Amino acid sequence: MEVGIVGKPNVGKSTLFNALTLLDATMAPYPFTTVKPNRGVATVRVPCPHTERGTPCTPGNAACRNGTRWVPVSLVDVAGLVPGAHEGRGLGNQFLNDLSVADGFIQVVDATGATDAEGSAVPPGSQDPAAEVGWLGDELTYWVAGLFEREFDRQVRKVELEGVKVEEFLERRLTGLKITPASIQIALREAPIDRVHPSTWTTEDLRGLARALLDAAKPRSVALNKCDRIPTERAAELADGLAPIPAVATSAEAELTLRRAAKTGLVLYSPGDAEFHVPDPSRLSPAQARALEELRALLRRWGSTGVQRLLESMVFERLRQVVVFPVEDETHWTDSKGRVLPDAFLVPAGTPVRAVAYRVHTDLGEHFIRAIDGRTHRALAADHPVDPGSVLRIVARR
Ligand SMILES: Nc1nc2c(ncn2[C@@H]2O[C@H](COP(=O)(O)OP(=O)(O)OP(=O)(O)O)[C@@H](O)[C@H]2O)c(=O)[nH]1
Ligand SMILES: [Mg+2]
Repeated sequence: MEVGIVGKPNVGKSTLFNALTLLDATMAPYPFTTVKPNRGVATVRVPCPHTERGTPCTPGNAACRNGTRWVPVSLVDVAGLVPGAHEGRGLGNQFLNDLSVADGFIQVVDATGATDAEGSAVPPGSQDPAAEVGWLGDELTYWVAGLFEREFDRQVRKVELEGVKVEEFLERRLTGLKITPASIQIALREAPIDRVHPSTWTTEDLRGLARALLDAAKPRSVALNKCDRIPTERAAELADGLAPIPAVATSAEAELTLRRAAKTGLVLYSPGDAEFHVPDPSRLSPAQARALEELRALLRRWGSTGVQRLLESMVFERLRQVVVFPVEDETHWTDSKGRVLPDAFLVPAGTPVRAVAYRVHTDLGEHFIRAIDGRTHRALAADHPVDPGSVLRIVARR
């Protein structure tokens, strides 16, 4: 599972990335600060099943704090995209290949309207964030359409002369982009194209198909960033204007400050929370105390910095992921070393339990016999769709 952070230059993509990963990607108030992609790991929250038993867990890949498990999600932050990138403007769009394996995109926009399409500072309110959501969608579309165009004629002849199915041709073209056959079917239904004669497809047809593929396979949500500088009503108005694309007001900068302060122990703050505590106010410099007061006011106004909520809505609502806890002993919920609920990971809702077994280990998938639900102790057949939050033992041939 990987989420890509996209948007025009200088809107706060790397700040959002740093806030979510606590890494140190370069951030600066000018365009094209990021050139090479930044990759890191963020986390999303789910209740930890250990609370149902009262036995503490022994977390391996996903930390547990106060009954909440923090499950890892990969993130990639890429260079800023400008209108006309597909024709080579700005840094072009070659770098979008860094997003090939992303399952969905968070588009960061400057909700204050103080950054133009190239990422230069302009007077606040002079830019319309809705416009950049529009053209960024176009640039993503041209990128995907461009992937078909390579050797298009030769490939198309195969479809028309050798009877290769158009689905197969598309699947082959799109390997590496993580687009499932099911999404290809949906896109082919949505895009008005002649499936039998791809040689007649125009550039517009290809773009229509690319857009349908992106709509079906790569959900996009918007971060209305820098919300620390706009009234709440403005954010609501912007979000309404972007529907059906979901938008959340965020302050990446506030989240980053709070997480860094929490790391040094200056504040007690858990991502997504509506408040924080200062354990020892005497440690604060006057400047820090003022900055924290501002952050407190921001949280009061917005309910949270929006950052954690945005990522979780992308993962759970848009990408429909659920969390599974694989164990080797379905009674004690332990692995072979006696660790309780050691791992937690994300899979798409409805994933058959055998596919979950493959995710845990290829051998478990290949030699799968059955799965056992750790709560009901019922045996589950290979095609049984995994339940959200499942504690699951996989039984396999040795
Ligand atoms: N007020 C405010 N400023 C922010 C926020 N997030 C980022 N910024 C500022 O916006 C500027 C750009 O931030 P970056 O994270 O470097 O932006 P970027 O989108 O990665 O930029 P490129 O890599 O150049 O495309 C920096 O000066 C940040 O401090 C925010 O939530 N509020
Ligand atoms: Mg950047």
